Amino acid sequence: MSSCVLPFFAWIPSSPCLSKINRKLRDWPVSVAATPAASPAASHPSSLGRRLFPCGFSLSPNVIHDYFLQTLGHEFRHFGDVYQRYCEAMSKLSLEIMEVLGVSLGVGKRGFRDFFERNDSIMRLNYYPLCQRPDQTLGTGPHCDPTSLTILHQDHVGGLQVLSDGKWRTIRPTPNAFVVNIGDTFMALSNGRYKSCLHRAVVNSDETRKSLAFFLCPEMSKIVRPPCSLVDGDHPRVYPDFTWSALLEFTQKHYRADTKTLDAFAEWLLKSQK
Ligand SMILES: O=C(O)CCC(=O)C(=O)O
Repeated sequence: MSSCVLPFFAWIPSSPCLSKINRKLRDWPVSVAATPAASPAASHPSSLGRRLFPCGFSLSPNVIHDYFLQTLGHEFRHFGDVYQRYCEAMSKLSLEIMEVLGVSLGVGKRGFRDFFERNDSIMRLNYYPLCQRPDQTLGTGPHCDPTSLTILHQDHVGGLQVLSDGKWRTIRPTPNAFVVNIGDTFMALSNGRYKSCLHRAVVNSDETRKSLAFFLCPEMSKIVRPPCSLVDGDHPRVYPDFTWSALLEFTQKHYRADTKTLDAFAEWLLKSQK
């Protein structure tokens, strides 16, 4: 199978000097990613205009809005506003989901929430054009998200599939509902209790499709390590300590995320530490 929509991944560093996006929005047939969470004060101790949002992450008030304005121009001001508000809402929601996950694993509401309170998350918009040969083409190839938690909004067209019991199963869009996926980083944080899931997106020849994916990620340099209560004789450590920045580098430069990403990453980490 070939890939119809290459996941163009515009990583927008969370620094005041935003990197240039490769193309104007009207030219993108693919996807754009932004990080709503600004870098921690530690890495930009003197940056002005930053404040801690009520939802917890450190964000300069209009970082995303300003990015769209600077990169794409005035005609995208409204788009930037909407994108900014969407990212803030997703960040807030993802922290609330972390509370539920913490309670489910007996580490309390604050256990994981505090860990992600400041975060370096990513937002991506996917656009899947019509495809003449959907039987031979994938919109997004099979992968597990290396991030922590994904909140996906798909439009009415549908195309998301999840591998379950060896079969690709369609996740039909439900109006007013999100799809929430566990990612590899949360699998590590939960010491393997929660599993990340393999998924892909298929295309079709009748209707274009759009989806919005918010990826909750830890702060770049924070050590990902499960709480002590999740590690014991029956549950030894499954993955070594790592930082999100190292896993991000691994999946961007060395490895296409699949079901074995964390195992391959652990080996790569060991080798690079020798
Ligand atoms: O568009 C979809 O349904 C899935 C998108 C996805 O897996 C991704 O952006 O990583």
